[in-house]
Amino acid sequence: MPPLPALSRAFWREAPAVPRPDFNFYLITDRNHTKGRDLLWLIEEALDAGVKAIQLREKDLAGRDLFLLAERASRLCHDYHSSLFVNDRLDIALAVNAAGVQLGNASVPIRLARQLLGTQKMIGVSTHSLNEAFEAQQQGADFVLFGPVYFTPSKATYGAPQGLNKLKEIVEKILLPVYAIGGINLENILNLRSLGVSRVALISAIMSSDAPKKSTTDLLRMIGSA
Ligand code: TZP
Repeated sequence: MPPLPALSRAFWREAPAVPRPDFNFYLITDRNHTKGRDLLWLIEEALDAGVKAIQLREKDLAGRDLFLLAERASRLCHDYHSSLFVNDRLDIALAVNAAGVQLGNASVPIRLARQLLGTQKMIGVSTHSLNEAFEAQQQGADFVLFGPVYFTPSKATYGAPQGLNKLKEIVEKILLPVYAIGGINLENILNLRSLGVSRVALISAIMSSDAPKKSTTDLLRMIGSA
């Protein structure tokens, strides 16, 4: 495939109609953090509170079970006019007509994903450094996640949190929408707002909340999405 042209800010304003990440709050699922509650119930609580984008990230599910779950999640998202993304599995994203996929370090290359998905599906890429975010931008991602910003038990193995300064640098230097991720909760989400960061992704602040709908409402309001 020939190299993609360099992206300019004008490109993002004027490019023809392709789907864009028009959400600033990205809920990521994890059945292992729901305190035993049904994942689809939790997803619906969050959708009902106003979440517009959900990533199904159930890495331990085999293809068939993931597909069956994704089908039901897709129907729910459709009912609430929200977008579903599937972590890593392009095949399942296509099968349930999801809005796109979320790729990580171990996923297929972004360019291959683009060839397979076309331009009407979005590709989000998880990144942990400016270089990775820049690379994702060059390869044709639609948006990136950057983190872990704060300490989060689920990512302790990835080393120290990246912190707010690195996040700020990436938000300033990357043209794509950047979503902060890692340890974001009701206590610290306003720090991100103060830094000028208005896009967040999170798991446990909703998945493990004792009052998921209320937590979602509060988080959305605090990040300026409600
Ligand atoms: N990528 C970077 S940190 C993280 C992922 C998937 C985990 C985020 O989970 P939480 O519970 O919002 O800290």
